[in-house]
Amino acid sequence: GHKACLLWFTGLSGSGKSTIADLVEKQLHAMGHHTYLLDGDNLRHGLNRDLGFTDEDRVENIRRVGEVGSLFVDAGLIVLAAFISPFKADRAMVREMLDPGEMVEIFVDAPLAVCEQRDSKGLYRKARAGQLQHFTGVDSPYEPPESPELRLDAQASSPMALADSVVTLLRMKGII
Ligand code: GGZ
Repeated sequence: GHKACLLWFTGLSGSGKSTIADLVEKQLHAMGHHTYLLDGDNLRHGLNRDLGFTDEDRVENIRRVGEVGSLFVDAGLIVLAAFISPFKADRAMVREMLDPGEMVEIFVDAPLAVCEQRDSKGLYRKARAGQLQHFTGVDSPYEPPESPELRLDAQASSPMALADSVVTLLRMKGII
């Protein structure tokens, strides 16, 4: 058994959120926990395909993700959500949708310069060239969490080691 909860990964594009969330989900699954991963791939291509990257659209994106996540938490799952979620107020709004202790905010902390250096999808380059508007870190803000349940130093360790520290936190909190 486990305590149903929402593991909320926030961080810049290219910080490693999705990679780490994937690895955490695999570990939880291997331990027999029922999980569900929400990310841009399954949300922005379906439920949220009407939304872009203006401030207003990001607010609505995160609101819907929060509502869907909270439904899955009600269904008893460990939900992992990996979204930039750049605004502090929106992450707070998601927390309000849940019972106390159900939201575990995980800040995947990688400096902009590192994400931009990697630029695995070439999006930073496009944004710098003016071919992509409202890109987080370039011409759209990112508000780092001040007191997340966990801060991962994405520069210091491998995604696997960072995933391990998430699983350790879940054990410490009695969630698994
Ligand atoms: C930020 C963008 C943008 C803009 C497309 N700004 O690294 P990726 O490619 O695979 O992940 C990013 C993803 C961000 O979507 P989210 O739903 O997580 O954003 S938010 O929480 O702010 O609503 C990036 C891609 O979409 N992408 N255009 N302008 N990221």
